[in-house]
Amino acid sequence: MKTLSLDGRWNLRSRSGAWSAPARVPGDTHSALLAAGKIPDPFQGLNELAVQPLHQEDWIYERTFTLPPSWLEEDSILLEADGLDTVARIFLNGRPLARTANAFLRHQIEAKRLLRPGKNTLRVEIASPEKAARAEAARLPYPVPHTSAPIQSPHRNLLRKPQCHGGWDWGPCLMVSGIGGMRLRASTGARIEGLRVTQRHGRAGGPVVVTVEAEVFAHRAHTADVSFALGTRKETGRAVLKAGRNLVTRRLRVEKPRLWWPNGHGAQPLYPLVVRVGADEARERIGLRTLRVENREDKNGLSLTFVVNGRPLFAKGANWIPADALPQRETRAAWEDCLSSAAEAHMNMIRVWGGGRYEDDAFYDLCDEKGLLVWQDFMFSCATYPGTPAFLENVREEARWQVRRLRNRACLALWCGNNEDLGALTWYPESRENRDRYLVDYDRLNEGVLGAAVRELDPERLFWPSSPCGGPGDYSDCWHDDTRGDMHFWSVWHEGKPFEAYLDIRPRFCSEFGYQSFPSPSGIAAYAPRDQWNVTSPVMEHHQRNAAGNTRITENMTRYFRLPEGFENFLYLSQVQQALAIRTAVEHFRRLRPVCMGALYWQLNDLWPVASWSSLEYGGKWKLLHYAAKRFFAPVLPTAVAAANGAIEIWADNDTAEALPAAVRVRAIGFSGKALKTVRFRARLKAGASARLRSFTRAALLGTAADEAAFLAVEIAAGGKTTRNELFLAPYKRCALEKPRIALAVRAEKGGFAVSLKADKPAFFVTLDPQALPGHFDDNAITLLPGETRVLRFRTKGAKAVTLAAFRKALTLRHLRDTYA
Ligand code: BMA
Repeated sequence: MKTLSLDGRWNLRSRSGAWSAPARVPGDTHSALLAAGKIPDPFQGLNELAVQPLHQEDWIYERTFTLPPSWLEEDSILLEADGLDTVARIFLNGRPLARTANAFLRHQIEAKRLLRPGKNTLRVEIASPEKAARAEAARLPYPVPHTSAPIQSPHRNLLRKPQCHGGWDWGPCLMVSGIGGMRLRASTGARIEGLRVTQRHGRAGGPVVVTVEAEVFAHRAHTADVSFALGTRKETGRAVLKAGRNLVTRRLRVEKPRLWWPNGHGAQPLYPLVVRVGADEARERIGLRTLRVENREDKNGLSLTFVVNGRPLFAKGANWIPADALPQRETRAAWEDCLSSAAEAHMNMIRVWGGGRYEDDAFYDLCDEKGLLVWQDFMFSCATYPGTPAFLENVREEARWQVRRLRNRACLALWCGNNEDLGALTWYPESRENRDRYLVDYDRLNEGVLGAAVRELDPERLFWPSSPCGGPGDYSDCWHDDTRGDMHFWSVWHEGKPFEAYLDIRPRFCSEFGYQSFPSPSGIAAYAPRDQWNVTSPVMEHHQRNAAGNTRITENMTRYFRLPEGFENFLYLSQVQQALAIRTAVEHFRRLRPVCMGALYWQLNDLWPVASWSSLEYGGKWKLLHYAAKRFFAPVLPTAVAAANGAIEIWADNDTAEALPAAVRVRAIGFSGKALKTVRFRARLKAGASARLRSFTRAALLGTAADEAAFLAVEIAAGGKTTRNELFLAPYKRCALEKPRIALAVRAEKGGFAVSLKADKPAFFVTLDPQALPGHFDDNAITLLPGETRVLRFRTKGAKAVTLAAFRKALTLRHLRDTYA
């Protein structure tokens, strides 16, 4: 197989003649115009509004390339296109070659008949996405409604492109067009079209038998040399191929397998798999592991538990949206940065959410390497979709391609039909009035196309119909049902309930729950000039896409905190508050184990700078929630909770596979720093289990002190590590926090800086922020108690060296008591 890349430099113009620029593939229209200085950066200020007229343009991408004459001696030359976004016609040397209408499909088009030796011209005409969507809508027999965003493109649900391009409640409306990658692939004899790998595991530690099926397309009947190698195991021989499709199968036995584990549970060995058929070769990397999803009726409802190598797993993680609203800015480095941050925060699962894109191979490579299981949605979200034969056929090809592409991945844990489309059936007047009609369309797509593709092509993985969903065959709107399958819990946030409402539910698996915050000052500086530094200024409101967003944030500040003074304290407190909300939920969900077996918060990342539910700012900077996540997802988590009967309970969740002897210390501490009471005891933490270790009356810990006069610190020493957690018994606003003096010393060390902190009074959410300097601390937003020195280590990232002086100059320190007079 020979490959000729058609990536690189192309020319771009609009059919109207209004726009032209050099363009890149992989890349998009808006990025090309931005790089040529023809449009302003749509991420800054209100610029997004200025680029909306681009969405009405038809685009023409053009380039020439040279084909070595010998290529034409090959049996076949395919033109292969990825991420061709969306409704396009391809012309080769001026002659029509193909029409496409799906950005999620690898288009493979036999092109030999139109190719010439030497110079060739390739032209891709892409219809205006907005016009194409309107034209689709006009063809439909009845409306197919979708959720709206403040700035949006209508009928985006009728195009097979990332749904969030049309605007979302955290994203801009940038209806880009573009090409994700293009190449010519020539083959003679036969080509490998795909691999399917299945594993048979016997007793623990015993051999694993790996069956590899190569899907081979032969241009004519012949016999080919074949070889299959997995790690050091290799099978060679010959295969008789008939013209057309063939399956060539070999079995490879790994005597002493090294198993692949999710992050935090073991290593991630990946065995290289190399398959050769004639002159063609296919490569993948295989992690040896078993994975099943337990989905059983039990006394609490219907479970949803991932079991890896026989070990039930508490899924800890977050939801993933595309890394950038401008596809051309998507890089492996950006994915690696965010996914490393996820793994560092002890996550073991990422949900690739249905309103974005099926990510590139490199993304899943990283998940394989880091032990991040992937809950993979099909790309449908918050909308109804057509049930027309043409739409279903288009999706059928997409689903079959994506399942075949990803099914051998160790990281891939489950296929899910969509995001919230079951719920969406009751969101629109049309679908409410005629649910039958929309439900039939829903299911033709869901079970009829997506489920069918998984069952045929990847039968060992579970097809989960929708997120959230009460299980296969359950078409109810189960939004507020915490007993069955997965749940999205949005009552804290969208319904304005207090954080304590998290404690009222007992989800089996919470795949979404979120709380917003603002970016840090340096994140805001990237899009809002100083005269806009007020959360209700036009630019700040433009970068807040949830209509109720600022109200919710402020409302909860009044509920829990004294109102902060000044813009920067407001930003900081919004992040403290977000961390507190999600921590409340996750600690509770972990205490519920094994009833609850998963917590994926909404959302890990941002695709432009904005107020949102993310724990990583656009660009990857850690918000305080991400530091909190590193603590609340830690393998051993102590928590204290005030029970309904007034008792104070001490809990621990041990997420490791070992039972651990533990030493526990519980202290009630006054705000001057004086310990009112100290209790010590020993406990044994069962492996993979959560347990209530002790229950105390308030008086036993606080004596006669009021709830407002003290807080609790719980420490657990187990497995060679001491972990601390705190509980306030009254809202922060009612507590008379004293003003601490904090001493800070900074020194340079290998790879970054160490900052040591000491306080004379308890200090809460003590946060260091080195502004725009890239990198993050090992811990942050900490509680600092008098008598202790805490050293927070900052690791710089990127190639640019940062001097100690620059670090010192950039560093700011903030804590809760400092946000008000
Ligand atoms: C969820 C998601 C997204 C949305 C988020 C915040 O339900 O699936 O569609 O962005 O809520 O509103």
